[in-house]
This record gives sequence, C-alpha cells and structure tokens, in this order.
Amino acid sequence: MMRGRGVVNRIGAWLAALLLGVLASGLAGAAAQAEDGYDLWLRHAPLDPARAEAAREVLGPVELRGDGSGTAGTARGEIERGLAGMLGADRGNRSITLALTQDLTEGERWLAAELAGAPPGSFVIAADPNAGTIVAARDDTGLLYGAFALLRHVAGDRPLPEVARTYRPGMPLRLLNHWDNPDGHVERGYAGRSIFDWWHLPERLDPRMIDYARANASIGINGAVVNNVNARAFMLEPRYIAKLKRLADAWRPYGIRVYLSARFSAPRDIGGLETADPLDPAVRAWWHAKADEIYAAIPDFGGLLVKANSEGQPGPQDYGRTHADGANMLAEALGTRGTVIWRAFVYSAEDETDRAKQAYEEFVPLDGRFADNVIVQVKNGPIDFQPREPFHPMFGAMPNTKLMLETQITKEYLGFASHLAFLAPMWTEVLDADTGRGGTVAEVVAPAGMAGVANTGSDRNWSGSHFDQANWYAFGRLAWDPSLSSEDIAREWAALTFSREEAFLAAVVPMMLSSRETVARYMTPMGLAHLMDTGHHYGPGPWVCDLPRPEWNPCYYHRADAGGIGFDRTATGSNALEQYAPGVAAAWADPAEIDERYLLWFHHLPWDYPAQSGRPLWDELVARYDRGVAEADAMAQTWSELSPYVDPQRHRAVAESLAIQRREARWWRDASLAYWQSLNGLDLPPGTRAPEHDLDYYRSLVFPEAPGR
Ligand code: GCW
Repeated sequence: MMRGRGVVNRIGAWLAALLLGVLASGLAGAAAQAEDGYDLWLRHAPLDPARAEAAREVLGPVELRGDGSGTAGTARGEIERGLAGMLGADRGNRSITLALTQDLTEGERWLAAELAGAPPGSFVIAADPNAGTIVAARDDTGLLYGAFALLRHVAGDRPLPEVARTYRPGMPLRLLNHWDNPDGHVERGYAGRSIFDWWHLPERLDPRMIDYARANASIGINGAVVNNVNARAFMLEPRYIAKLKRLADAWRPYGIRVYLSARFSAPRDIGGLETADPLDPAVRAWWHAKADEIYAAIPDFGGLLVKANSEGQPGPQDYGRTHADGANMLAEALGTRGTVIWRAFVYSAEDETDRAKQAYEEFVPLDGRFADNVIVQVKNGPIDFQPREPFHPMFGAMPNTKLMLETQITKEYLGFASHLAFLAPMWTEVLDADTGRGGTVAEVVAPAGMAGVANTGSDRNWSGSHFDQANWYAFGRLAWDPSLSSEDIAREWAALTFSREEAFLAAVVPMMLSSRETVARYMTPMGLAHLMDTGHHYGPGPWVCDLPRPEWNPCYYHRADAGGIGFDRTATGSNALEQYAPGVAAAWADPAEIDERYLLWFHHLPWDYPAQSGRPLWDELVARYDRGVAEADAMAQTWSELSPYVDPQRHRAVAESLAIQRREARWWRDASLAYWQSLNGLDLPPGTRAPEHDLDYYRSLVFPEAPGR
C-alpha cells in the first residue's frame, strides 16, 4: 500500500510539474527562464513559430566572400550566433551573403552604386524570397554593422527590407567616454567598479572586454575613451600603452578604436619638463614623441580627449595661452593619425558672470582657430547634464569649428541607476533643436560626432539596472541615426531585451517615453536646475548656499527668496539669452509665452506670478511635483502588471528599483516643498499633502557613502 501510494504520489507530482511547465511556457515565451541581464539586447531569444517561418523564407546559411578574417569573420560569426538563438538549427535554405562591394558579382553591381559616396561603416541590405539575403558594404566594419542590423530586423518587429535599403552613419565619431580611473573607481559610475582591469593587463584580457565590444558594435559605437577626463598622467607611460594595445587589438575586429584622456600637464608630471606650456618647443617635442610611441604600438589609435582649465584640471591658460593653443599643439603631435577632442566644459572660479555663459564666452571668439583634426566637445546644455536644460548656445555659434555633442549616459543627476529615466527623449530634444543659425544641433554635429559618458560597470547587468541598458542602447542608435524617434528606439530595445509581445510593448514603451519627464517633474520642475545635494548629486539639497564657489551652490541656481524664484537670464539679468540666435531667444524671452518646462531657467518670477494654467506659480510648481510623484507610482503599477512577460529575476529587480524611485520621488517633492515654504511662507494649495517631515529633517540627511563620487 505504502509503496503503491508513493508511486501514485510521484506520478501526481510529475503531472503537476508538467502542467506547471506547460502553463509557464504558455504564459509568455522567455518569461519562465531566469535571466540576469548580462546579454543586454543581444539575447537572441527564440522567435515565435510564425515569425520564425517568415524569417526562414529569406534566411539560411551564411556565405562570406573574401578571406573571412578579421572584422568580416566577426560579422559572419555574429549572424551565426544570432540565428542559432532565434531560429535554432533550422535556418531556412536561402543564403545570406556578406560581401564587400569589390566582391559583388555582375548581377549584384547595382548594390555598389547604392553605396557610392557613403561614409565608412555604411551598408546595404536586401532580402528577397527568391534570391536570399545580401549584406554589402565598402568596408569590413560596414559588414559587421550590417550583420547586426540584419539580426535586429529578424528579432524586432520590422521585416527585412525586400528592396535594397542603405544605412549610413549620421556622424563619423560615435564614442563612449568612460570616466573610469585606473584604480577601478568610476567617477559618477553607479554600476559597480570599472570594467577595465588595468592591473592585470596586458597579460590578462577579461572576456568581458569582448562582450563589451560586441555590444558597442551592435549599435554602431566605434570608439571608446577608456579613462576619466580627470586624467592621471601615468596612463601615458609605456606600461599603460602596452595595456592599451591589448585592448585595441581585442576591439579592432569590432570596429572600436581606443582613445585616451590626456592630462595636459603630463610633460611636467611624467616627462621631467619644467613646464607644460603649449608654445614651448620642448613641450611640443615631448607630445610628438609620445604620439609616435603610441602609434608605434597602436596604429589606429583614435586620439586624445582633454579636459583643460576646468574644475582644477591643468590647461593652456595656466601659461596664458588659449584653448586653441593647447588643442592645436596636441593636434600637431597626432597629425593626420588621430583626433584631439577638446572639451568645452569649463567654468572658472574667478568669473563673476553666469556660469551658463562661460563656455560660450571662452570658446566662440576662438572659432576658426582650431586645427582640422581638433573637435570641440560640448555638453548638451550650458550647465551640466541636468534633468532639463536648453541646448548649449555654442551649437551653431562656431561655424568654422567642428563641434561634437557630449551626453551623459550615466545618470549623475537623474537618480543614478536607481531611478528609471529613459534618456532618448532628452537627447532628441537637443539633437532636434533648431539653433536658428542654419541648422539643428544634429546638423551642427554631423561632421564630428557624439560622445556619451558611459554607464557601464562590473555589475552583472552592466549598467546597474536593467532599464539603464536602454540608455546605452539609445545613445548608440541615435549617434548612428539622430533622426530615429525615441519611440522606435524604446520599442526596439524593449522587444530585444524583454519581450516581443504586443501587450508588453504597448505598456512599457509609453512608460519609458515619459520617464525622464517624470524625473524632471519631481526633482527640478519648470526649468529649475542643479538642486542636487553637494558632492554626490543624489537627493535634494536646495538649501545649500555656503560653499566657497558660488556656482557650486544650489542657491546660485534657484535664486529663491520670499519674493520669488528662478534665474533671470534675460536682459534684466545675466542676459545669457543673448548667446542664442535672435529667433531662439525670442521664444524664451517672454515668461507668458515660453515653454514652461524652461520657465525658471530663464526667468525670476514672483511666487504669485500667473502661470499659463492660470494658477499662481507656487500652485503650479506644487502641482508639477505632485504629478511627478504620481507618475512614479504609476510606473511601478504598470511594471507590476507586466510580470507575465518578463523572467522573474529581472522583473523583481526592476520592481525593486521602482520601489526606491517611488520613495525618493516623495523625498524630492517633500524636501523641496518644505524648503520653498521656509522661504515664501505660503501654504500649500488646498487638498495638497503636507511634507512628511519638517525641513530640519531633510537637511539633516547626509550620505558620505553614496556611490560614484
Ligand atoms: O558633472 C560634472 C561631474 C564631474 C565631472 C564633470 C565633467 C569628470 O560632477 O564628476 O568630472 O562634470 O564633466 O568634467
């Protein structure tokens, strides 16, 4: 009996397990399997049967013309790998041909014509049920990008182009800037330690370096500045050149060139010279020899990135020279071999004017004086990666200088990796901005490129949170094609990363699209900026007024008192508006007409100023904080309903971050309102929830251990 019941029990358990398994797999494809996010958007999850069938009509074995080495071989390998994941063993029997234009057959020659004059990395794809699929390019990197684009088509919800379609990069340089220090600490990094294991290089190459290169290549990123702009000079020493060479060799097949941040005082720091004056012949010779040394090891070394005379970094102004003197000296050392990327993020202690005006004032007079291989890299806005800033007035104002756009993928001022904020809408807002001087920002930077301060780290999911992977992805996609819409990018990423189910995408894509605005609402609504607490930049600190340099203080930015709030940047104030083209300035000059998301950036207004809603400014501000908090709650609710579509491990991780975000959205709102009330003495509008604690409580919170400092 006992024994018999045991068998029955075992059968029962087996049936139950089977039933559970069927239920789970029936729920939503990939949802059953736990995932940790390491594979990013390159998961290559199996296609559902109907999509797989359609894909097999145009896909099959990969045929690579040419010798199959290097990057072209990498391209073939990636297609094999992707299709193995998505289609399994049955790939269909149409061939996939990868060919450089010189290897095209007579009948395919017309594809070469499609690519005539296209920039490096361009490719063409044509998928035909009769002829199979062909990816053609003029260079190997184009084949690699084409391979990834083909996989994106198969995996995403857009069919492969039947008529040949040409894809061209929108700008030549698509660079990650790592603020990683050689000791493994990442400045403003919220995803653990640095991914670069300098200590063990050159002998030991972490396999993660290859996965990193794959991820970048898959979205068109073609260069990486591997060290912090607050640079250590010793990274130019021979032992580091050897380490760098190992990385360059590993990344070459993925089309990634290495760049270094250079400390301007290196000739003094490590070169034994008395000076780093850019006009001193010995200094010039030192840099020249240094460049030769680097190029001997790394023939395709990309170039040098420099932060000079900014936040205590050395620079040419230390010797009474200009930014152009400094940049051109390095440009001469590199010659045609590489590029000097000179940052425009400068502000100096002595300058009494509005910090938002300083970069323009220092750089615009130098227009036309930079060497051909110098690019000036300009942050998206005139202050510093705030949740919202108007575009930088330098864009469009230096027609004779190559300007590059610098964005920040790591969310220093948008809640680190804990808050969900999809940044594509922020970057397209800048790229699409009409400078009023003959083009949009995207057009201004098209001859140069775009840089993104990376959010990678040693965390298993690379970016500290799953949704922050989307910002890395969006950066690459936009640098490749700045005309892509945020919605298309969000959809593509979410389908690759989580689930292709329409019900999932219909919920998660709108949530991503509004997420950055949500953060701006509960942190710094209506054009407020830089109210983050000192040092770590996490959480509110609008009360900080006593730091030695005026522009380090949140009070400097909000200028609030009993009478009103906001920074007057019109003609009655700092007149930063004047740095913009007249048409642009006009749209922001009148507080009654301005897009109110920029209101307090440009205007100082009384608390009872009638907002466009008709409500007094104070009431309007409170309403926007409240809306931000409500939206954070709504994101958590939306996500909780999406568990059927996402594996439990990643679903839970995101839910936990959203719980942090809900709590901290309240913290931001409550602390800010308590502080504003301490200045304006106003009651909250009727029906509004009072801050949970008093102002002293919020002011007492300190976080010396916050990451990324
Ligand atoms: O946003 C600020 C950061 C600094 C950073 C600086 C810069 C690398 O707080 O950590 O330094 O910008 O862009 O140089």
